[in-house]
Amino acid sequence: MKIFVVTAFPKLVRGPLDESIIKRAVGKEIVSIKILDLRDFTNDKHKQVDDYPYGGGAGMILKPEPFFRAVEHIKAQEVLENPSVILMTPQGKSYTQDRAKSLARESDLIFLCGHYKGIDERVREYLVTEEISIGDYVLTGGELAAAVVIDSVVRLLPGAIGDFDSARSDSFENGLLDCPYYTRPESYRGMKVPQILLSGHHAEIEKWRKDKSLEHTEIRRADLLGNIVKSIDKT
Ligand code: 6GU
Repeated sequence: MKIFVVTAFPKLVRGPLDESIIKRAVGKEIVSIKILDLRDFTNDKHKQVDDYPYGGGAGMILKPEPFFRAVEHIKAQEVLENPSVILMTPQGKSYTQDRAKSLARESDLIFLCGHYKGIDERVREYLVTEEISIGDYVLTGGELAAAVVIDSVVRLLPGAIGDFDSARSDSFENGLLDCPYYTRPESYRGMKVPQILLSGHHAEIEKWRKDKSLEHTEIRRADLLGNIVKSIDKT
């Protein structure tokens, strides 16, 4: 997979993706992540990426030309299969694990990061194929949100996580939250690991984990159980 991120703040995107599993996936050439600086696609000597809004009002608007030129540059340099051009914005569709799974099946992704008050509407209208939000709150820009989406997609790519079973039991994978886990020591300040996990009875441990997963979901995210009932009704 080839991922491109177009942003006025490259360091904000690079930092989170330059650690741990994502860094390793890039090292193993499972994915390439190129971060393009919007300022490199300006054509004035001040490298101006934003300007005042027509009609007046507070805040600056990101100019259209650098986004169009950056996406044209990417498409001219690389052989891409009709890549999605994703605008990161709080006005986008709410991001979910299901969307992460479908993005992980695409071959190339281009992310555009909004900033300040917003982005010239022509970018949204003529360049963007979809808009994603990571939740109902406002960030100063789309950079951290793009890093969140990229992290969640790359970890699903074959080979990115050593232990495939580990990803399969993730929260949300089967519509439920994951069960609790323990590691050594067996007793810590009087707090004990549940006996069943030490028993070696694999079938019973599996049942305990399923029960706990349901119980956790009921207590913390009863709304997810509604989705499961809906998906069972459909089948
Ligand atoms: Cl994608 N961008 C911004 N600026 N704020 C957000 C967001 C994105 N998702 C949630 N809040």
